[in-house]
Formats: sequence, C-alpha cells, structure tokens
Amino acid sequence: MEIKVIDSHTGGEPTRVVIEGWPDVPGETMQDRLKYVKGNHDHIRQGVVCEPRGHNAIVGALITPPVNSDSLTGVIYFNDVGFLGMCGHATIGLVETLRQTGKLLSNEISIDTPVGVVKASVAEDGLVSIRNISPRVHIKDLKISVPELGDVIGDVAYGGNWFYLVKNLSPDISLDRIDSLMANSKAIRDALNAEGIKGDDGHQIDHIEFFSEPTHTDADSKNFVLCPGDAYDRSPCGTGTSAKMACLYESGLLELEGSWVQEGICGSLFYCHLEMENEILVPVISSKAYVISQSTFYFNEEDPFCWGIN
Ligand code: PYC
Repeated sequence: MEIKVIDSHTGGEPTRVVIEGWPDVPGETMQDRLKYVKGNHDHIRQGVVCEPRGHNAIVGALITPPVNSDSLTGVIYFNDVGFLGMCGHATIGLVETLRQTGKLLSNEISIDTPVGVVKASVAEDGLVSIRNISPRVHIKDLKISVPELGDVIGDVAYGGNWFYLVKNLSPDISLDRIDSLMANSKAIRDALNAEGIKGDDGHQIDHIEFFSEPTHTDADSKNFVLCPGDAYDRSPCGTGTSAKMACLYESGLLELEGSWVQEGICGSLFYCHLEMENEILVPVISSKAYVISQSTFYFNEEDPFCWGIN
C-alpha cells in the first residue's frame, strides 16, 4: 500500500493531510465514518503519524467526500493515540493545503467533521479564519486534588475536544520548562481520570491547559496545552482557545466580537473572537499555515514496523 501526504504547520504545530491511498471509508455521516476508521483503520492511523514516519505531535487529517451538499470536503482528524472530533490548527493547515494544491474552489468553504460543520475563509494574504463548532462550559471551578500539586481549580469545557483549563496555577510557560509542564499537566489529567471526571458526552478530559501572562505584546494570554498521549501543542490550540473563550464569555470577561489573542508555548499567535449566530456561540480563529513537504509512504507488511511504533 502507498499513501501520499502533505505536511504543513500552523504556528509550529504539524498537520499531515492524507491526499491519496487511504482505503475507502463507508458511512452516510461523519460519525459513521469515524466509527468505521476506529474499528478498521486504526493500524493505518498509527502507520501514518507515529514513528518511524512521524512523531507524537503530528495531527493527521483524512479527507473524505463531504456529507452535506454545500460542503467542500469531509475530514477525520487523528493523532498518535487515536482520533479527534475536531482540530483547529489542523483545519487551518488543511485549508492551506487545499489552497496550495488548487483544490480550494472558493475563498469561503464548509468542512464536515464528526462533531459538526466548520466554516473557513482565506484572505488574500493567506490568513485562514475558521468558524469552529459551538463551545460550551461543562463544569465551572472544579476543584481536584492532585498528589504532586495539591488542590487544583479549573473549568471543564468543550471546544471540539475536551479540556480542563487550570485557573489557580500560572506556571512559567516556555520551552525551557517543558519537562515540568508535561509532568504537572499529566498529573492533573491522571487525577481527573482517577476521580471519574468526564465531559457531558462521557468523553475523557484528555487535554489540559495552563495559562500565564503573555510574552508577546499583542497577546492577551499564553498557554500550554497537553494533548492526548504525551504530546503538547506547539500552536495556541484552536479547540482549546474556543473552550477558553467560552469560559471567559460565561464569566463576563470577554464580550461578543471582542478580540482575544492567544499565544502558544512557541510564541505563535491565534487571533480570535466570539460571534453569536442564530443564538449559537461561534468561535472564530485566524492564523496562517505553511506547507512544508509532500511525501509518499510505503507500507510493506514484511517490515516489522510497517504500522508504526506506539
Ligand atoms: O488546534 O485544536 C487544535 C489542536 C488540538 C490538538 C492539537 N491542536
């Protein structure tokens, strides 16, 4: 089997779009297709993003035909440990990849994901703006006891993935501090799991966010985001920033249309705001992505690591 991919990054966080070679995925809805790939193509997911072809920070994007007649494409996101409902930085990477390969038929498109339709537009200078699915706050000010850290307080919120947004700890967020940020965020995730805290759909809270004062003068906040598995987001995280804006809005700290500039651990910025559309809260996230390579992967069943190392 051969699979062709195009790699890009959005604010430093990699996206690998599968453009050819993945076997057909049946299903009338994106949820049916997600269920099918989880059950039948998990080895391909692992082979595409894990070592030796990839690493744990890569988010893969499998393009499918759309399910809605006015959408350009469907997409299923995945990483080194499983599949994601939505991914903000990867949607920006996908749009830029479609643009560079001449497949973006209009400057405003709709994309079908397993968690809903995401709209995207591209400006002349290549700035991509996505209108994410509606975020929501599930539990406000949840206190948990973390053996390594004591009492931790944060909000549980959804922005296309599930997040615990830490409020009472504000560590130094820099690449120099990555070991302690990883260890502390993983300890929080373990504690949430041990206490049985889940999203309102029963999903594990698998992303943890810390916030600090920004380094960049244009930014409102800097974040560190632990992703499922052992990876951290190099970008400011689109779904995480959607969840963050929902928390700020609910607390009266961010108004509709008010600017929110989120800085990530590598110093990249997402320019964001919230809108209300038909009484639904819509997060808008803007950033640029850069295409960096195109590859053909060969999957030889005689290779003991044909389907990756995990
Ligand atoms: O940008 O939404 C995002 C994201 C989720 C995990 C990594 N990036």
